Amino acid sequence: MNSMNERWSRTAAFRHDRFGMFIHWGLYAIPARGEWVRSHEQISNEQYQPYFEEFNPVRYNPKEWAKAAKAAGQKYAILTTKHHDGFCLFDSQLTDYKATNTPAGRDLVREFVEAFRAEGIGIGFYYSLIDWHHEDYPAYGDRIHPMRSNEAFRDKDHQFERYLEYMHGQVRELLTGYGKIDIMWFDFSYDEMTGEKWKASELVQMIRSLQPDILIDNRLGGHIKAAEPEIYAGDFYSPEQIVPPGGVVNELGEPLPWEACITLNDNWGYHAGDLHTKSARQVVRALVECVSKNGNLLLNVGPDAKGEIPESSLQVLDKVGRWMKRSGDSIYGCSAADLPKPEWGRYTQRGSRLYAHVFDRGIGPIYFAGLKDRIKRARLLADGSELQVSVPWMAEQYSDIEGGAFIHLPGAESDEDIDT
Ligand code: FHN
Repeated sequence: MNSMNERWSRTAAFRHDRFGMFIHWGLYAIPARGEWVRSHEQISNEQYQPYFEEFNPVRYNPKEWAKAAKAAGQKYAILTTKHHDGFCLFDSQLTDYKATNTPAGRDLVREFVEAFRAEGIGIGFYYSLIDWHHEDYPAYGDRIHPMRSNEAFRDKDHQFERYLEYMHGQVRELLTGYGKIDIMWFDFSYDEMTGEKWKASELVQMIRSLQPDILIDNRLGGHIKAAEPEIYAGDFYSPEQIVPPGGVVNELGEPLPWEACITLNDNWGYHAGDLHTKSARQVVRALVECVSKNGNLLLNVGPDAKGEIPESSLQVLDKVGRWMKRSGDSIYGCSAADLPKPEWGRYTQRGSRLYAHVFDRGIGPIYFAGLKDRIKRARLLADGSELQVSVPWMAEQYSDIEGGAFIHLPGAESDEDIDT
């Protein structure tokens, strides 16, 4: 199951859903200086231990998270089951460094799965290949582990095989203990730590035997090539904090499944000093841009130490949801249009139905270059109102970010199919 066609069919639902929620949460929400705080501030295991002993997210209610994601129009959600600090949000039998051993005393992953599954939202697990807590995870230079540069670790005897056994064992726990999982999101390979250094072929064979329909990201290493991709190359690319200018294609120029992961704030994990939250307009435009280039958007939220998604994030998700409720037809199941990008915005397309997302209204009418003989009718997606497209390549001033629109091309579904 590795050819381009197989990958394309395996990712059909993923490519239909287009919009997901990323959730970075863990002990680092207590220092509240981002998920890399241990490394950036060279905090030792002993100095980090008080956060473990204190962790008690008394307001953690994933049903509320799931409702917010559903209202926002997000069709799948990916939670950090273990980030680089090695802390496990799930009740792993392979470590004591887990949420069930903190004052939280709960399997936070299990509650996440149950709540989001109940809302019909797809389930994904983020799992860090890197582990700053495990004694057998070696130091590899200062770029990844500045904290490991101190003598306490440098001279320790690492049994990396033992770490790999632990890592593979935890992935097995996650894929056998929580029902059907839709996405396994590994993070991340670097320098020589890539591919078979993780015993990635063996790991992927196990994953696919346990969850045959699961999707795997590309961060185990390798490349999603047309010709003989590595077994661990993954099912989709995962550009981070960018929307790739030309989408993502393989060496033959064939489009590949991809998902841009982008933070709603400036940090992945909760950061008390992070007062910047992207606007709903920015999020919608990023989502439209991703879809117009055959990609997905995975939008990240960082819950706080009490277990709540910040109010500023919830407000943006709510506004995005109101746009998605009116204009989601121009996102779900859509991809790039077979037209060049117009100057006023972007197109998305599903079958013969074209969606014109007008972001920047110039002076005078909007021109639909190249569509002169193809427009059958135009409706404003937000309210179904007819757009006067008297001259097929021209439309009255209409929508802005709130609206979008679609132009029903000849040869498409019957009029009755037209959503109002
Ligand atoms: O180091 C991580 C980072 O903390 C975050 O999890 C992002 C999300 O994609 N991945 C790594 C940086 O690429």
